[in-house]
Amino acid sequence: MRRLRFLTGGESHGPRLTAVLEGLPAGLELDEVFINSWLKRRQHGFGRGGRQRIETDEVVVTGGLRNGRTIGGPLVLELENRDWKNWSEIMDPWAIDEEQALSRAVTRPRPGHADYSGGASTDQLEDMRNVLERASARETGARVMAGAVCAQLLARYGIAQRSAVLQLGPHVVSDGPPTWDGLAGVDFDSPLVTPHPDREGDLVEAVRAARTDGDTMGGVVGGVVRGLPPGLGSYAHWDRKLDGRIVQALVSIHSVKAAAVGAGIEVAGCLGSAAHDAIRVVDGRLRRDSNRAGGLEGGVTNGEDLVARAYFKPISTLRKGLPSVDLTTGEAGATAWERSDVTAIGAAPVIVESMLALVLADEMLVKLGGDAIIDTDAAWAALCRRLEPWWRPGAR
Ligand code: EPS
Repeated sequence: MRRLRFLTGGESHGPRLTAVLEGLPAGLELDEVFINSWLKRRQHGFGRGGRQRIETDEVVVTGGLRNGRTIGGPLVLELENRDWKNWSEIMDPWAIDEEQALSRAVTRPRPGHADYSGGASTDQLEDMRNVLERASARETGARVMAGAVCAQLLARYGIAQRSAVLQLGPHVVSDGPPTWDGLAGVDFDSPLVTPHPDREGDLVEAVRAARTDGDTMGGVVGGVVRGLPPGLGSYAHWDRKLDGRIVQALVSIHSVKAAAVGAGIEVAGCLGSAAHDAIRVVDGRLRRDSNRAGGLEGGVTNGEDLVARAYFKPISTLRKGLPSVDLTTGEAGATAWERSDVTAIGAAPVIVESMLALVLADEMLVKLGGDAIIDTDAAWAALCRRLEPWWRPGAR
């Protein structure tokens, strides 16, 4: 992040999760109902585990906001872990019940999770709970609170998002890069949040079958952002190229092992004549026949929809276990299981939107600046004037 600073803190079974977002202009109006609607989306999805029945995620703002507007200080967003009451003796920050903690110690690392790699890194291999507590995907709750704030900044300038599950395991619902219109049919309350809720019956059956087998599933999630002005990002510096920042942000989501911009995967196999997006003038504005570039050329937005996909591996906590080794004895043994999601893919669209919003709000503020929102608004109006006649906000 260059203009915004964003940090999360807290463990999965600790008292609460915290997100700190610093660098927003003062005077920005925020809507609590909207943030909570995103948190609700994150708890959703067919195939989630028992944890979501315990939790009711709702934002508590403890800094940086007064009367619904930012006031210049860091925005501090908190989320209660209701499950904390079941873990307080094991997870207490000052003094734990050693006997109970030993009975819940994690000594057989799960293949695919951070247990071994994180334990090796921090010298916590004797009980990898210290690692998994922080590595858990519950941390995405903090990201979603901050992402929902950033989405409200983007909305102020007419920038909107859509997202959906495009694939569950081997079941492809929507092939290739997503489009704005192609995501119009998404229903956030449908079991698997695909663009075709009427076709989700087979997916629900696939999740049921995986659950019966004690197995897990991943998938592909697509996001489209409409309304971005051309010129966000940089063609000049590797660490400021916006395609690089987007992919980093998406791969930082738990379970994501790959990410793509536009038709990045498909065009690798095409000739150049079939890989790019012809430029034309339509109604006095620059338009494209296609959007294979996914709204980014040379690491900079080009005014078309920004299109990205994130590829989620199956969750690494399996009820049937995976081969591992007990690091206290050196003996082979299957990984332990208490509870887990069969798939969390239904929660992934709002997490993808959150990461896109965080990066794009940062880029907008790099471009526009402003310690007060009226200054940011004035810079936006000036930028829109400068980009005429080839681009106009909101006109498609
Ligand atoms: C999650 C909470 C966790 C897991 C899941 C996501 O709860 P618990 O560990 O208490 O069951 O359900 O975490 C993971 C997938 C993971 O790999 O750690 C949540 O709130 O999203």
